[in-house]
Amino acid sequence: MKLIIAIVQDEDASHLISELMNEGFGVTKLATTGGFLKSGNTTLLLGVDDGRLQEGMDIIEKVCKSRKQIAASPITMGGSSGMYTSYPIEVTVGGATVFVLTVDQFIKY
Ligand code: 2BA
Repeated sequence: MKLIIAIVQDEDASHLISELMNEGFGVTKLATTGGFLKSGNTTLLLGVDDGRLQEGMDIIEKVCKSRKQIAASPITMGGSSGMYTSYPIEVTVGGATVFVLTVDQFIKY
């Protein structure tokens, strides 16, 4: 068994959960925050049998879209003055950041 940890954009989360559940996958949704943008994203946990891993990954790839976002990048102004300002930079947030882990045990009490 594998554990898929998928970090996706909030905009894709509902559609993705529906698609996964329609295909019989178990899903847990966590409300999370990206370290760089400091804005909300969604992390999904899926425990899947090895034989269905690729099917789950294919659904995630199909549903999740990459998007461009504007972020504020801090830069130092004035050398030793210690003043800070920020300027906007464009970042492409991926459709999904996915980790796949091997599960030692899967127990339900
Ligand atoms: P955030 O940390 O908010 O990052 C959002 C997007 O900002 C990233 O998209 C990337 O395009 C950009 N970015 C991140 N760090 C950067 C940096 N130091 N300099 C310039 N641009 C940077 P993704 O790479 O698609 O990541 C989307 C979200 O997935 C991340 O949100 C974070 O929550 C998670 N993530 C990505 N890589 C991860 C990792 N190695 N471990 C844990 N979580 C990760």
